Amino acid sequence: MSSQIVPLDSLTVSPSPRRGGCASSSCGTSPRPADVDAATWERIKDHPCYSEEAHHYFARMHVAVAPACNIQCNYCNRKYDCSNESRPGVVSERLTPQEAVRKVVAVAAAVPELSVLGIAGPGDALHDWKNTRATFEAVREVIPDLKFCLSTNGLALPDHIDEIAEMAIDHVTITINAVDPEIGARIYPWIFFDHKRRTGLEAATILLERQMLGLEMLTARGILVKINSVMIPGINDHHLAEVNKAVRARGAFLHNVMPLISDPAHGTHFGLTGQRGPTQSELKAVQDRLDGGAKLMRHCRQCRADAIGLLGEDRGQEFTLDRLPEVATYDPVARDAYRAFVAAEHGDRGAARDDAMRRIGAVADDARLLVAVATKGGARVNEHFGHSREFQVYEAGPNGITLVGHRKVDAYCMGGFGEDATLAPTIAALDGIDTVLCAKVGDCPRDALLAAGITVTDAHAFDYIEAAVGKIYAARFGRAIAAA
Ligand code: CLF
Ligand code: SF4
Repeated sequence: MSSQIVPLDSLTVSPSPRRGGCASSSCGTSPRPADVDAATWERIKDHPCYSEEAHHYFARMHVAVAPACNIQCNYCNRKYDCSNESRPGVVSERLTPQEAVRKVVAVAAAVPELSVLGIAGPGDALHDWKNTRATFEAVREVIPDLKFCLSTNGLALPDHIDEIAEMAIDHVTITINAVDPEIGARIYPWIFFDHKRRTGLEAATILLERQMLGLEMLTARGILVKINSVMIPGINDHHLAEVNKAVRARGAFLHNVMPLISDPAHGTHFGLTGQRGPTQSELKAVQDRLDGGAKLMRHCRQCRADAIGLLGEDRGQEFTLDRLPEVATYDPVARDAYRAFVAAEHGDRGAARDDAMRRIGAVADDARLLVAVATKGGARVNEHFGHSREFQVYEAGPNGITLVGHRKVDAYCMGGFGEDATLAPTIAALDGIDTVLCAKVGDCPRDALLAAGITVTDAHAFDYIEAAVGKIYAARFGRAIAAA
């Protein structure tokens, strides 16, 4: 195999001792990626979206306090009454800032993993700035150590930079789907700007200029900015490399390319006109082409605007207003204890990861392998096949082990029984996967997947994910060395 290590992005685990820039194997105990400095790591190490490492351990919650929006995207139709859909812009209940604070305190008391409060709509957090600001200010009074994060289309961004900085909102996401107004005009039919509704090329030109200006102003203040781009086949898929280049040049910290979710039932323009979203392999191909530009986020789950929990789960229905205690008290003890547990885990996991890298490094092959993992957090193989609603997908190869995405499925096991009808769609969703790792699997799904060419094993139950993937890779390509 090639001995040259090419960093894929900050989220890649490499077979070389890149982490922390030290050649000692003990450096594996540091989860900090080599291309992230220590000060930045302190700011992202418990943000599940800004750090792939953190997403195994830490949770975010969104409060839906910002229903209004100042633009129209062709992929958006905001609904407030559907709890079965998981996509941005959809929420079950809107909240006032006072209700939001009650909810945040209740969630912080019950979910020690909570580290970030985000406002991501269901409209635009900055267009509804009064509510956004009131919510953040009130939460800060009660829970001072919660990170604040907001997501915006960018139109109103340049007007709020000073306040964002003053309020210590350290993470801002801007959705930028194009840097060419001709392409933008195919995505945004209108904007409302400077007291007027504007359409067509004029609308796209204004919006794109304001997005770039806002990005430059934020990065000049040292605020960490993530760019979300919705990949729309035939409209902006070929253009995303240009977007990546433009946002990188302006200091964006991360670039998250997400697939268009399009269905006539959603009532969006794209859904109703038959615009399709990309396939998994089309999305991965674009993401792979962007590696080497602005760092990529590959673990986004396209959350609802009222999502709660680790990124792969949504506990929103446990915390609807009618279920909240009238008076919730915030007690930081459990959250502090959880952070101490995560810090201790990093040591064990680093050693296991180093061992996995040695196993991969000993394989004289350039082969790549896609492994799907059933996990409920903690960076371990710890979910039953039948309970899994998503599989995290890791690519193992000469450059290391990288999380490259996830596949959503319907849980096979309903009420204690296997549901054979879900197996065919699950097998289809696992297209291209070589091996599935899970904590337990029955004979029936194991045989069905094997017949489709996919191996399922629970032999690595409760191992760290990278350790298990390393063993699978080494065993498959047959040149494993004994662990040093
Ligand atoms: Fe929420 Fe967004 Fe902040 Fe994260 S989500 S406002 S940055 S705390 Fe995260 Fe959800 Fe993807 Fe967003 S997984 S949709 S990237
Ligand atoms: Fe919908 Fe967000 Fe677009 Fe506004 S900016 S139309 S809320 S997707």
